[in-house]
Amino acid sequence: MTTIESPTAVASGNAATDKFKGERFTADTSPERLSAIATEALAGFGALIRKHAVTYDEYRVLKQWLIDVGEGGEWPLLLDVFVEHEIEDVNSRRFRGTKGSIEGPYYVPGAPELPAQCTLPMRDEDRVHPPLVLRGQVTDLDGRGLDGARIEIWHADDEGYYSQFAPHLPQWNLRGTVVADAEGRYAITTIEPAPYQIPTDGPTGQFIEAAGWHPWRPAHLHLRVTAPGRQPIVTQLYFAGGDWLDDDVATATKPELVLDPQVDDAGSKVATYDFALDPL
Ligand code: MBD
Ligand code: FE
Repeated sequence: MTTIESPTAVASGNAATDKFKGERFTADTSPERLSAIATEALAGFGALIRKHAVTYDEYRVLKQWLIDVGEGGEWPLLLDVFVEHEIEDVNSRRFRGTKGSIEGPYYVPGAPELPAQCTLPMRDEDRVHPPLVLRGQVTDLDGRGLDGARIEIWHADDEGYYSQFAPHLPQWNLRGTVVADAEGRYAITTIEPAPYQIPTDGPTGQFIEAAGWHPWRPAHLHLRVTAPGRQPIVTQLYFAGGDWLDDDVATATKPELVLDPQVDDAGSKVATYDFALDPL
């Protein structure tokens, strides 16, 4: 595994911010609910300020840092690393199917469609790594294959970079929308990603370093699985024995989401994963 420090925290942060700003979101939050949540949030801040007797110097550094987070385009990164896992957890409790995980900042809708058996678009540099074949079936909660299933997949390369958030990569590198067959079966050939390091040269990375934490996520594949009449699922798959699996900076691993690929006769790593989708 080669890991090079990202020189592009600002570029990837601003790419993620621009992508998010390109959409417009609304929520049907009542004034009463908004007031209740905001009142408790402010009371929580007040309590910890008093508990730790936060100083004026610390307050000014916080203000400065929050401004830097915005100017560095790192709000999507910061929020998805430290907050999204709680949102995901509280909103997925009612589902019985495959566990979800956080989307993170690097999903891009509309990746080119690929057939049920496919290889993700990749560069010659990516092809030097041993192939990873992820195969399986998209089913209902009783294990019956679903017609019309699609598996959107996106992941980092062996250096930890995501296409469209690192300028040197082709647009759809290691991304695709895989159209499963009529029984929901699929087999995707790709490469195993490297662990992901939060850019160390941006405000999120500077904060992590200042606190003495580590900036790593375990190697992971991102997936969004859909089928007609079914609850879409956004999740991630990890690799047994991989670094940071038990200490993800984004707190987004779950034991049900760990692959254990086996090497086949041709030297490919092969892992099977079935996705069970809840009804709508
Ligand atoms: C990632 O690749 C990621 O998945 C998350 C959640 C945050 C930062 C980078
Ligand atoms: Fe990721």
